[in-house]
Amino acid sequence: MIDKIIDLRSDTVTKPTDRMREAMMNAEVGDDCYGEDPTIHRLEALAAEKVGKAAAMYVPTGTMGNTAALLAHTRAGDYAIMDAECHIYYYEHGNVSSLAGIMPVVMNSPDGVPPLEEVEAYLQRDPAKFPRVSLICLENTHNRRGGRAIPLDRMDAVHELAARYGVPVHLDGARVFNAADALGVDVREITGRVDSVMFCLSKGLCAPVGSMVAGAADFIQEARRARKRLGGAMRQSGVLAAAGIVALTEMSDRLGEDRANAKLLAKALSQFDELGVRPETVDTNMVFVNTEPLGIPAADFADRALQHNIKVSVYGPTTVRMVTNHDASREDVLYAAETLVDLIKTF
Ligand code: TLP
Repeated sequence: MIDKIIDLRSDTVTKPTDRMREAMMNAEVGDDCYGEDPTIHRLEALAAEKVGKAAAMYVPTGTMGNTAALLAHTRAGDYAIMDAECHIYYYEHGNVSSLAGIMPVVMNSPDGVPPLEEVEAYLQRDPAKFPRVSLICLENTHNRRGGRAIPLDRMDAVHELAARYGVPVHLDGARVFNAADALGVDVREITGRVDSVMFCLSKGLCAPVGSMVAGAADFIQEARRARKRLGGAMRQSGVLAAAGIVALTEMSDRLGEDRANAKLLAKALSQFDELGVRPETVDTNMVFVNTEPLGIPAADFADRALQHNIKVSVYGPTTVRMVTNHDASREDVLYAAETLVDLIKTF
């Protein structure tokens, strides 16, 4: 058995790289609440430029970034349209309602893009009589829909419809660089199709902390006020931002390795037809396994995998998620694939 743990629970489990630790140690800092942290300024300018937006803001987490964006785009009592499986609705503890005062209108579609006819029906409602639809949220890559990359034409369709009604689109782009890698485009092709984007430095890009919100200058100004309301303004946070700069400049180009490793894992597991692993639907770094046909809950599968030093995440009663990442090499993933195949044969 391998003498270390191979952690495939998420791409958030990675440790900062040596280059990040060095940059953090040497970071020039100041009080960011006075606007005096030069490293924060550099990161925010770089992030805005990377995703082709006028401005960007650093936040500690993706959840806070999404909530700040919701607060900046909407007023309490408004509707925001989103997919039923999106992170904002599914995992963010009701921030959309409790902090932003928004009523989420959740819609269902297999690829996670709210169906256009249903969206338009809401947009056509008379705002004098009904709650105003003030935002549409998308997620790319879409976590709970298999880590799939939403194609540009699907994003176009939503953006075009929303623009016709003057409604902004916010992208939860926690893994937008994985989406860009999967679609083979510059990330701006994706972010150019939305009004605002949140993306994480701490997912596939290995930074220890931090996410960015990017959009128009007046939107970011509002988002900064929202960040204060959420208690998320920081002081000498340049020590953290320094790692974010390394994440953005050095780490996004390697995401193809994680995609290739996920494919490899999916191919190995696809020999068990009933588990529902289809390599052709693995667009990025996530592989989902249905443990129901094995007659065991996902938690038992995870326990058995851990006995072989492989950590997987329990994503539902009978759903296991594995996410390839920087700290799991091709060799590690090969070991995991072979070991899990042997394990599955024992059920
Ligand atoms: N996702 C985490 C868990 O919360 C599920 C993970 O391991 O995948 N948007 C998306 C699409 C996300 O997947 C996540 C985190 C977030 C937002 C929130 O980011 P953080 O954890 O930084 O608040």
